[in-house]
Formats: sequence, C-alpha cells, structure tokens
Amino acid sequence: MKQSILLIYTGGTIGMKQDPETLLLKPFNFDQILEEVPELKKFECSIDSYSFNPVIDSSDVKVEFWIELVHLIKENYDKYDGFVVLHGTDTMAYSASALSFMLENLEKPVIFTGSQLPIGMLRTDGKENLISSIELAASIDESGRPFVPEVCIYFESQLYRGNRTTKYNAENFRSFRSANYPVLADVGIHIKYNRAVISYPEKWGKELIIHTNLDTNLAILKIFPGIRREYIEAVLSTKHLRAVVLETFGSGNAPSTEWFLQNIKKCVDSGVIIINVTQCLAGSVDMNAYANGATLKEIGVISGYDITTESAITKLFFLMGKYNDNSIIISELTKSLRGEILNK
Ligand code: ASN
Repeated sequence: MKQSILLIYTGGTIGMKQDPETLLLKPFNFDQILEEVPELKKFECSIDSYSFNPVIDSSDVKVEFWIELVHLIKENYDKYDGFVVLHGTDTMAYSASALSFMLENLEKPVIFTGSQLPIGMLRTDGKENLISSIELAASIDESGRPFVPEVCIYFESQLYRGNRTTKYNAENFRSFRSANYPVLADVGIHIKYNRAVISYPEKWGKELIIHTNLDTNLAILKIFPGIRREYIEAVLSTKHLRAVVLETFGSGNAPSTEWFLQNIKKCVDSGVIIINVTQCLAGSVDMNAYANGATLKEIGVISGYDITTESAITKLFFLMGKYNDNSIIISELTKSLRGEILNK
C-alpha cells in the first residue's frame, strides 16, 4: 500500500518572499511553495498538505502554536504514515523539543525541516530539505515499520533527534547541531539509518497520547563573570516562578560568592526547581567534578546532565503542566523521557 504523508506548513524562510517595497522577507502563501517544487508530484507516496493560518516567522512561535500542531497531528494520526512540518529555523529546536514531550507513544515520524534561503531562490537549500524529509517520513523497513518513529529535525543531509538539537549557525546551510547525540540518519547517495541510536517502541500499537497542558512559569538565568546581585535577585523573585534553568559554566560550575549561593538556596527552599544546564554546546553537567558545582548540588540544584537549554525549558513546561508535586517533577527531570538526556 502507498505511504501517505501530511505536509504541514507553518511558515519560516522556506516559504518566504521578498516584499518588493521593504525588501524584507515575509511568509507567503503555501500554494506557491508547491508551485516551486513540482518534484513533489514524482513521489510514490501520497502527499496532502495543511497550512497554518496565519503562517509565521518562527520567532513568533508560542505555546498555543505547539498545542495547535499537536492537535493537528493527533486528529490526522490514523490517516497518515508520517508528518513533515515546514517550520522556521529560529525556534525549530524549541518546537521539536516541545513536541517530543507533548506526543507520548509516538510511533510515526514527525520531521521538522525548513531552510536558510527561500524555496523560490535559485540556490535554495529548501528543496533538498523538503524532498529528503518526505522521503525519510515515508520510509519503512522490511517489517513495514517506519525507520524513524521520532520527532526529528532534518537539515542539510542530516537527520537529528529533535530534542537534542540547537540552532548554532545563523548563515550556514548546516544550521543545526546535535552535539551530544549521534545523527539518526545520514543522507547522501544512500540514506544511512543509524538504527542503533534511533528509539523504537518497546511494544508497538499503543495509542498516541497528547499533552497540551504546559506551564510556562519558568526563567532562564545565564550567569557570567561580573553578574550583579540585583539582576539575580530580580530574576529569582519573578512572580509565580516554578522553575529556573540555571545556565552554568563548563561542567556545571557557578560562582562560590556567598550572596549568589544564598539567593539560589533561598529560591530552592521556597519550592522553585532549579536545573543546572551547561552553557557549553557539548558535554554534560557533572556536579561532582568541582567544589563550585558540588556546592550547587548540596543546596538542592538538580543536574540537567547533557540536556540542551531548548529541551530543559520544554521538558519543564510539560512536567509542570502535568504534575503539581515537585518531587515527581524532579524525579522525571533526572530520567530520559524521550531520549533527551543520556540514559540514566
Ligand atoms: N526567521 C526565520 C524563521 O525562523 C529564519 C529561517 O527560517 N531560516 O522563521
């Protein structure tokens, strides 16, 4: 039987055109994208499309957008074998991370892609990204199961686990990196699936569960040499705060200054969850390596291990929306729920 794919267009550079007056790039009508890629007609699989209205620059992504996307996938889940989401690159790593938590028991590919140059431009990277994403979403193995039943990002010949990615280059066609996890597939003359690192359900046939209750009462505190006490106190006294992503140095280190530690401790003691995420692109937090990291652990800061900031934020949105009890949230944070941290 023919595979069927739902192509979901949300906006982003891939579908933008230059406004003749301002010369600025703006999202454009979806029908024109299909006109630009007549190759889509050559696919053996059937491709239906759905366009968000309005389409957006992904820097306008909000939680409501993820909820709409998740509902759309749920409503169409039985009808299609895979989903390709055309999305702006700016927040694609956040959206892919969020969806990985919001979709539980996922057994079909959900592949985010986009481009750095609009699809109508001669040198666009959008065509290859789109065509390969459809191919990846429609591919099945010998037993008729999808090769990659995960939320992924496909960009510039590499398929990544979505919640392991970060946009690290604003200009290059290879804009994403998954520094702490291997690529799921390499796309060259052949598509080489790295099956040992792709996550498969233990038991197939479970119902897709969607989680749409997200709690965004969270702050990021990125420390830097010279950080001022007033600044830290202002962030930590944010109204309704339930969690803080503390972006630390190296393997999870922060200043040993007394007022800094006192503020962090006061915040933890008041019931706010603080998760330690490294500012480094690669590697893991290890709060047993240095005295400065060990002090954070002693006062109740939780290790984020090798999680990305994008994943830490969206995992917390999801967990805080699901649970009121902090001890459950903390226990879930230290576990790999969707392959977002190294298996503990
Ligand atoms: N600003 C664009 C967006 O994220 C950037 C892109 O797609 N390359 O929507």
